[in-house]
Amino acid sequence: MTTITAEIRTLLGQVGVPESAWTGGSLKVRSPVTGETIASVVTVSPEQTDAVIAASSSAFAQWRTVPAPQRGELVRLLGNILREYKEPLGRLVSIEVGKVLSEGLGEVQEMIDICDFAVGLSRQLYGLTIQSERPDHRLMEQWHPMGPVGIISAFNFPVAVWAWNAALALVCGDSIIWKPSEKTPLTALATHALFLRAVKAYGGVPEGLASLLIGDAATGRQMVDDARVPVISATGSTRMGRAVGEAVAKRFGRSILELGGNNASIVTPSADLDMTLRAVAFGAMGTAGQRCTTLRRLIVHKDVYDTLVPRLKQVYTNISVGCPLTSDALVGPLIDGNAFSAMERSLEAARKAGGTVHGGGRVDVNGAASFYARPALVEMPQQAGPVLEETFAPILYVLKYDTLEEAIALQNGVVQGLSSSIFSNDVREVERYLSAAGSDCGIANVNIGPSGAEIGGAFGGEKETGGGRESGSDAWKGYMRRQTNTVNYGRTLPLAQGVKFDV
Ligand code: UN1
Repeated sequence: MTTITAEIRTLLGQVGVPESAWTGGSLKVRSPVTGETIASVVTVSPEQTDAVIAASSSAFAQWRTVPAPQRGELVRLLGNILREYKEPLGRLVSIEVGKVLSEGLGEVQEMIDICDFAVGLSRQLYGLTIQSERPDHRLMEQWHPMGPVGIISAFNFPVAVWAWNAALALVCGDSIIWKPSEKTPLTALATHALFLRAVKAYGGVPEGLASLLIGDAATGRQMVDDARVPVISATGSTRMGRAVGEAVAKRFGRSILELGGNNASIVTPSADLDMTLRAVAFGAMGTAGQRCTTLRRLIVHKDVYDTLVPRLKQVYTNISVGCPLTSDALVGPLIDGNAFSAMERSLEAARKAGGTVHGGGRVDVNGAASFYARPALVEMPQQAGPVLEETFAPILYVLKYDTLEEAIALQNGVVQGLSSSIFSNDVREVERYLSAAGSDCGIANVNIGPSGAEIGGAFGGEKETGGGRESGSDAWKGYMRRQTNTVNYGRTLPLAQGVKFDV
């Protein structure tokens, strides 16, 4: 038994996942850290999926009547359990995704943060009172629970994205069904086990309030097609999101889509270059370039290009690529061999399009079955070819600009619209960038990179990123239905718009 497999056994045991769930099943799980197979997870059949959806509907019928602050109590307990088990769950994330430990732990912190947010929200969920044109009438709107919420999550944030959706949906009075990435079922099993601990501490909830569907794309498809699941929140590729969005729209369901990003930062002449350098390094190389918010395009003003880019090259040469569990490396492995091939293909396409590639290539850290890559910095003569696509790998394309209008046009000149940022100390430039004529993305930052958002803000993006919003602000409204109420407390029946209808 290798060290990782032994550790998996300990960690899953610690959080309370039964061994029968991760041994002897048909879904092989490999750790990108070494490439070894670490578990064989049991998957669900179509009949079981159907039963899970039915149970979720029944659980919803009860949960929606529990007062929201009491629903919040369950989420408060979940947040406490997550605090208690932050270390083992964070380590599991690092083992299953290959993130460096501080990022594995940071992901669990993001779960804790959204739980705290949702607890406060459980005493809010405000509606409005609106002035009625009719005497002795009250016009108002209130928010009601929607029903079971289907959550489809990706490998790169295997547990935080569940928490964004789960914490909000639960306080909103919805039941939840989770279809995690096939690449990361262990962290899903662990999270589910921790949820069950919270349920126990709470004193029990309706059976099927939160369930887990471990299966392939067909399992996800079955949930997406089922009209008993009124909300589908899906995170992943644009290709997946397009299929999900179409299927959900066909049955008039609601989808919350958080899809691909092709995020850019603009570096202006007034930028603080020391800070910019650090922000760019984290944005482009953090999580080995496998965040949907990863910085993929750097648009640099011609006057600072020759100062910034050589320094950046140095950072790329020096960055430590290594085992996320046993070293202080900042860049861990790519998720698998396909991810590495995609990176190679994009770099080749960039060369063909006239780009100059610095870095890239495979780094032997833990043998032939794992795929560690040296991050690549690519100077491009124009925004074309692979620069227009999202490659889930640490590739940063660098472009030169002259006027701010040109830089903004370059930034917005892609189909994705998730995150963006500007480095500038010029208030006119900053405000132009944040104005209606500036960044077209769901997230636009100043003097920080595009990644690493806090949960307090609404998270999501425009165009082919899908338009959904999760996490903070008023994203909770996506998990509830709005009801408009007109109440007549008078003794006559005046009609709106002065209509007369006397019988
Ligand atoms: C994702 O990559 O799907 O803003 C989510 C960030 C993280 C979440 C990323 N808080 O980078």
